[in-house]
This record gives sequence, structure tokens and C-alpha cells, in this order.
Amino acid sequence: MMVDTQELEKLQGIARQCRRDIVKMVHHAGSGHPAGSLSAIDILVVLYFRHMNIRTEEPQWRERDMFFLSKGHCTPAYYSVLAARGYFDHDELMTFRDLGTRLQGHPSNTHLECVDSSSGSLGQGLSLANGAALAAKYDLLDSRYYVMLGDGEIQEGQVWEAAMTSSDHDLDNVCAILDANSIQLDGPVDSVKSLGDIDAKWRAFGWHVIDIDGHNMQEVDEALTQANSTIGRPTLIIARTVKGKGVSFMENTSKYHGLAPTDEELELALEELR
Ligand SMILES: Cc1ncc(C[n+]2csc(CCOP(=O)(O)OP(=O)(O)O)c2C)c(N)n1
Repeated sequence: MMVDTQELEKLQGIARQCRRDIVKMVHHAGSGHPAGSLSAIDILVVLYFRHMNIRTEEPQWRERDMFFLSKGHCTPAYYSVLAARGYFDHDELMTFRDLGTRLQGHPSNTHLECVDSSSGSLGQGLSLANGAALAAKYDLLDSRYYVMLGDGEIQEGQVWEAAMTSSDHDLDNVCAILDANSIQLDGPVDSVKSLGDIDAKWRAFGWHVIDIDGHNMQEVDEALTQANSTIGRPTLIIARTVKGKGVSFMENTSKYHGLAPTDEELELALEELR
């Protein structure tokens, strides 16, 4: 079902609040990854509010859909959406990166139950999703397994081994979402190691591929719906995004990949996100 105007406004409001949380959390901690979180957040909001079949009161429910944040450094986006979805109190977000906190700098499922897998070492999320998805096929579960990858991350060889595995096992319950923001830790993806024609490459690996604007929630929603009805093949959604989206001075630069805003920058950012 299409997202109607009222629902769209609601989702956009949630994403705006999450963007505010992202910059506040990273500022408060004095470290973290704001820019790749800001590029990913519209996708995560649509995924968690419209598609994931989950029970917030029972985070480990066996039949739940699972999410693997393969680009694990983007916890500010992940935690802000988990809080918005009701897994824990909004106030807890300000414990981000504190010593012993449940909200570790990278996701830890030994600290936080609603995190389906620990991550942070890039390149591993799709392999984890494949394992869970294959087990679900054997167990006759209808659950779906979502993975978010970064475009810098897919330079890792393990991703391609995993991509072959998903299609070899006809894992149509796997949906990977590529946050294609074109910038990695220290510059443009193309200048570090070009991905070439990513669309053609994933197709050649046996995937159904959908190319969308990752900040257009309607398109994100339709792509996730299409992935859900694709039989016999895994789906990759190439979500074209802007690194730092929503905070003008963080957009299209690698500067804020892993840098906290100063006090003045936080004020400016919150002004823009009002
Ligand atoms: C195996 C591994 N190598 C290096 C890093 C350090 N690292 C963290 S983020 C990052 C860049 C990732 O770029 P991208 O996937 O494009 O992320 P995004 O721009 O979406 O934040 C790197 C190299 C890591 N976490 N894991």
C-alpha cells in the first residue's frame, strides 16, 4: 500500500527528530559517525516503521524480521530509530558511547537485546544475514533478513563471496540496502576504489536490483515492497543518498565521517533541523 500524505508527513517528522538525535548524541559523546548516519536515516525509518515485522516488547521473538547494520559505525542512526520505535527510552540516547553503556559505539547484541547482531568490522553483515535466512528456510519461517551496506564497505571481498552465497541458495528472504552516498572515510568512493557499474555487477551475481533515491520515502517504501514480492532471488536496493543529508555543512564531504560537531556546529545543525 502506498504511503499516504499523512503517513509520509509522520515518517518525515520521525526522521527529522532522528537527525536531531544523531547530531546531539555524537556531540555529547565527543566522537562517532554523524554523516553516514544522516544519509541512512530516511531508509531506516521507513524500514522500521513500515516493514519490519517485530515485537518491541519481545525483541528476541523467534519469528521476527532481522536487521543487520553491516556499516556498523552508523549507530547514531540505528539507536535513534530503535528508540523512536519504542525499544527503549529516548533519554537513553544520551548515554551513547559512555563507559559500560548499552549504546556502544558499534552495535553490540550482548549489550542491547534489540540489536540482531554485533557489527563494526566492515564486510560481514551480508554473511550473517545469509546464515539467518538459510536457517529460516530450513525452519519454514516467513521472516525477512535486511542488511544495510555502505558503498565504501562493498570494496571488501567478503561482500562478494556473500553475494554469491545469497543467490546460490535462492535467498529471496534477504534484502540488502546499499547506502550509496558516494563518500567513504577519507574521500569519494570513486577515488579510493571505483565500484564501476554496481547495478550490473549485482545483477551478474544473481540479484534482483532496484535503484532509487534513498531520501524519497515513497521510493524506499515501494522498493521494500517489491523486494518482499520477489521470488527466488535476493534483492539489492541501491539507495542513492547524500552523505550528511540535512545538515548543510556536513553534506557531500568526508570531514564529518567520524567527527563530532563542535558546540557552535551543533547549534547550527539543530537550527537547520528545526
Ligand atoms: C574491516 C574494516 N576496515 C576498516 C574499517 C574502518 N572504517 C570505518 S567506516 C569506514 C568507511 C566506510 O565507508 P562507507 O561504507 O561508504 O560508509 P558510510 O559512508 O556510509 O558511512 C572505514 C574504512 C572498519 N570499520 N572495518
